[in-house]
Amino acid sequence: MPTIDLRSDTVTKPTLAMRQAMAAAEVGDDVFGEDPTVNHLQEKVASLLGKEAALFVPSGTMGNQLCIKAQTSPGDEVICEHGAHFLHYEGGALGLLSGAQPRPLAGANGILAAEQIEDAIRPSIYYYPKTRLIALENTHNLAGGVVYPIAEIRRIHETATRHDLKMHLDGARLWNASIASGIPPHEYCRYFDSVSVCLSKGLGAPVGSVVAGSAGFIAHARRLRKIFGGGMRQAGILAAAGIYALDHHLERLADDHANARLLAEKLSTIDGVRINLETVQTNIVIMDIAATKMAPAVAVDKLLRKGVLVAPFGKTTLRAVTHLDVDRQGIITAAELFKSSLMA
Ligand code: TLP
Repeated sequence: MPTIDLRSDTVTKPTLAMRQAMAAAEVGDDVFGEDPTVNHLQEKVASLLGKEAALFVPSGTMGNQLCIKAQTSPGDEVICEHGAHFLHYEGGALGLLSGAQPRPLAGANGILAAEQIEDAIRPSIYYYPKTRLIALENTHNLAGGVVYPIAEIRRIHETATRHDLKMHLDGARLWNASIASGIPPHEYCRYFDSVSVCLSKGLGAPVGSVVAGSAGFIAHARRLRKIFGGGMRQAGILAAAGIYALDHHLERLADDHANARLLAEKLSTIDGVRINLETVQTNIVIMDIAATKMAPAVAVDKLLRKGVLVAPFGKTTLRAVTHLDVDRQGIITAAELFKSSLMA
C-alpha cells in the first residue's frame, strides 16, 4: 500500500545529500554567536530578504512571536486577517507572551485591503488599545496558500507609514509566494519591519525558521530568543540543512505548485467536493466535502486506510499540501484514492 502524506509540507524528511551537508557542517556555540554555519545561514537569508540582519530560530511559531513581542507592549493591538496562523495555531501566544490583543479582520480569500486596515486603526483616545502592528501572512495558509498581491501590500504600507505603525510578515511560505509570482523575496520584504520565514516547510529542512529585520531589531530579537528558551548551541548542523534547502529546493517549489493544481482539478470533479480553484495558487488545496455528507474525520480515516494522509481543516473541510516527498505520480494515485473513498 502506498503512503502519500499530504497532511502538510512540514512532513518532509531530509534527503541523503541534505544529511551529508548536515554531517559535514562546521559548528560552534551559537549562544556565543560562534557557529560559522548558523552565521552563514543568517547572512544568506538576510541578503535574500534584503534586510540588515537575521536570526535562526527553532520554529515559525517562535519567529512570529519574537517579532510581535519585539514590536509591541502589553495592551497594544495587532491588526491581522481573521485566519492568521498566529491566531489559531500558536496556542494563544499573542496574549500569553506579548500581552497584546488581536484585531482580526475578514479578508477576501485571506487578503485584507488597505481601507479595511485604515478603518480598524484606533483613534488615539486614552481608553482605546493602541494599534501598533499590522501582521500579514504570505502565502495565506488558511485561505489555501493564496499569494498576497504586492500592490495591496504597498497600499497597506502607505497606510502603516501614515499612522506610524510597524508591519510584520509571517512568511512561513514566502518562498512559495515568490516562486508563484516571480517577485523576489526582498521585493515583498521591503514593506515589512520584521519577517519570519520557514526552512522546514516547502524547502524540506527538518527544523528551523529565520527572522529578519534591521540590525537593532535583530539584537532585540536575539535577547528575546534566549528568554523564550530558543538559544541553541551547535545549531550549525540544523543551519546546514537550511543552507542546502535554499541552494537546492527553492526553484523546485514550482513542481509542488503544479502538483497542487493537478490535485485540485482532479478532486473538484468528484461529486460533493467543492474547491475554490482561484485560491489554489501554490502548494495548498482546501476542499469542502459538506455535500458528500461525510464528516471530515470519517473521510480522513477512510483515506488513511488507503494510505493517503490528509488533515481535517474545519467543520466540513480537508487540507492537502504538496511537497518534496510527493511526486506527480503520487498525486495521480492520491486523486484516485480520494475518488474511491469519498464516493463510496
Ligand atoms: N503551519 C502548520 C500548522 O501549524 C497548521 C501547517 O501544517 O501548515 N506560519 C504559518 C503560515 C504556518 O503555516 C505555520 C505552520 C507557522 C507559522 C508555524 O510554524 P512552526 O510549525 O514551525 O511553528
